[in-house]
Amino acid sequence: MDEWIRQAESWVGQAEGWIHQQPPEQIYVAAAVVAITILLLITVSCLKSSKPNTIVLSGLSGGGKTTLFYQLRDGSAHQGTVTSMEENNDTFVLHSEQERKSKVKPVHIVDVPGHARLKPKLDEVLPKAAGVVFVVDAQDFLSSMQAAAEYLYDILTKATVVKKKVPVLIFCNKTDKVTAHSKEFIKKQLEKEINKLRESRTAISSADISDEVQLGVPGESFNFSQCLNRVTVAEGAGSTGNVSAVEEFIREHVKA
Ligand SMILES: Nc1nc2c(ncn2[C@@H]2O[C@H](COP(=O)(O)OP(=O)(O)O)[C@@H](O)[C@H]2O)c(=O)[nH]1
Ligand SMILES: [Mg+2]
Repeated sequence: MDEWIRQAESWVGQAEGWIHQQPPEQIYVAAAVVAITILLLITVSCLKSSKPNTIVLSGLSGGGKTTLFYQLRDGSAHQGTVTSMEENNDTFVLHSEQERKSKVKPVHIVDVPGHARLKPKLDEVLPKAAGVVFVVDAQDFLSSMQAAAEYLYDILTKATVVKKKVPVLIFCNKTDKVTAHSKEFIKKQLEKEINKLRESRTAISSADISDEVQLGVPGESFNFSQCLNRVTVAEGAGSTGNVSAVEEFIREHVKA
């Protein structure tokens, strides 16, 4: 034991001698390099943790946003809840991931009520969004198609959504019903409706154009693949717990 200590002391002595032999500039440079490296590491870890973890549930009233919110959080639909005007806003570990042993990052989910007069709320949450789930009622689709397309058009032309390339998942809900339309049909119809909207809105005198960003490719009929941000379509049913497409979307954009 004593021998080891003596050996260690002699190494320390050697090292000290070596440091004294070096020109002081080199010592300063070495110290500066260490300091800069530490600063860089701190900055990188700060940037990482400030990545958005907010997922916005949007769509017309009655589409199933609130049901989906409860299903993601509690794994149950809370049958009997009435269509709410209030927003649900909570940060939690997805119910489907609560059993996992490894640590998972909680997700902040905001359910923005579909009522027209509450839409300014959307402008408030969109800049912080890591992704947007646009819930569509696949069963009662035809009667609400135009309104749904208008709402989606508003989201897809928001400057914050386009610039930050916020991904959008069009979730065709209520597919537990046999009369529900398929996601392919819904996608095609929404593209057609948005194409019409685009034409009619560009026809309005340029002075009162309110769209922040032009959508699609001029001269070509609109489809979602023309969007700079990724727009995908999936189907499921909030009330029966068939929400895996939404969970996958969340995990893809909010890293665990
Ligand atoms: N059949 C069926 N009904 C659903 C589904 N999801 C929601 N609903 C019903 O649709 C209605 C509106 O749902 P809600 O979550 O309040 O919609 P919100 O207005 O978008 O928040 C409620 O009566 C729900 O029970 C679903 O996946 N399948
Ligand atoms: Mg609701």
